[in-house]
Amino acid sequence: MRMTFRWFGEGNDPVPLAYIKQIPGTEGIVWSLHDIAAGEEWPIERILEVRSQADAAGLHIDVVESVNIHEDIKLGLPSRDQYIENYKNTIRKLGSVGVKVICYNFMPVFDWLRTNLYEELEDGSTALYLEKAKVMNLSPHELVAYFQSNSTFQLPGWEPERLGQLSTTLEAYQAVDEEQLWSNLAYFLEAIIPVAAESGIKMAIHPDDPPYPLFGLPRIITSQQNLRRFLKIVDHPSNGITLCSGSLGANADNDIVSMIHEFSDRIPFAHIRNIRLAENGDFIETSHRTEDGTVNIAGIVKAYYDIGFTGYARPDHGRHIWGEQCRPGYGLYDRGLGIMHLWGLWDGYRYADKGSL
Ligand code: DNO
Repeated sequence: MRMTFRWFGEGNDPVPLAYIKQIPGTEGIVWSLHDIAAGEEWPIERILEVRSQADAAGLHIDVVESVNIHEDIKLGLPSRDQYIENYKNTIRKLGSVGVKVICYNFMPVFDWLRTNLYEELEDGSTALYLEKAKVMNLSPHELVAYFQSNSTFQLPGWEPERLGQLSTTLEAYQAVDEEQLWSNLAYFLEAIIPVAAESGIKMAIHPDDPPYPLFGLPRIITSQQNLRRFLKIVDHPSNGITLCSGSLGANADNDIVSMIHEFSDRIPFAHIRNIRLAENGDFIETSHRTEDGTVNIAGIVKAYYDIGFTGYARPDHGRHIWGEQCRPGYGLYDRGLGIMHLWGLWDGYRYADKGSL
């Protein structure tokens, strides 16, 4: 397991690279060029700039999260070919500077979704929270109105000034059902996976978060069965998964340990975090400890240990603790604790194996 830490870039992330370097066993940043719009080709100078910042801090840039996919690719519009060309060029450039994994998602319109970014836990810390009924009962139009009137209901990737376009985009998806989305995904993969393979890069799709359809939009990267189908579309090591325990864990039927064993050679990147899922589907993100949530983190780390996992991992999200002012879900403190918990489990299994306990 090679430990990494997500960093949003100079001026965009309050966590200094030097602090990331001080988290034991942490070797690289997980990064992106967050200001480049989906569909645009990434400029090499900007890529090199991040590489030199990371180099100076003694961290690598092997994992990019994400190179986002233009909506026209997901919708299967004729304009997708140009966006796919741009995507291929970005893959080539990232390969040329030594990037090994690109994480991305194929969720229509929305990335991860929560109804409160600062829900309070029993200990007074706060964390990301989804109240399921609130989102399941909204029509697309109510959703737009809700966003316009409620600043705690967050839409990643949709700045308030772009909300006006949301209705049009939602409208365009009326023509895209699950099978159509699978076919648009296949078209994209068949075009880009050969380029990733030539560039020494493994593409790693992120599961849908939460892993079920919302607002009448299809979501397909949701379950073991669907991940199996995904991997067969292009059966090549460069077509892989970002196995995210928190996203998949929002459906109690998902057996993540079983997925790790089944897809062992196709997981270049692991997101490991816990959530506490209620029977009605609401969930709150918790500390990484198994006891604090409903995701079997100890079993998951054991499964990675047992398959001899050599891919990259990150603690994914954390709570907001000790008064830290940080990006929602992305503080230093709780993610640092998360890393230590993951290493604690890993080392426990390792030392027990060596018989040196
Ligand atoms: C949330 C992240 C996701 C992820 C994208 C990948 O914190 O795990 O936003 O980066 O879905 O494209």
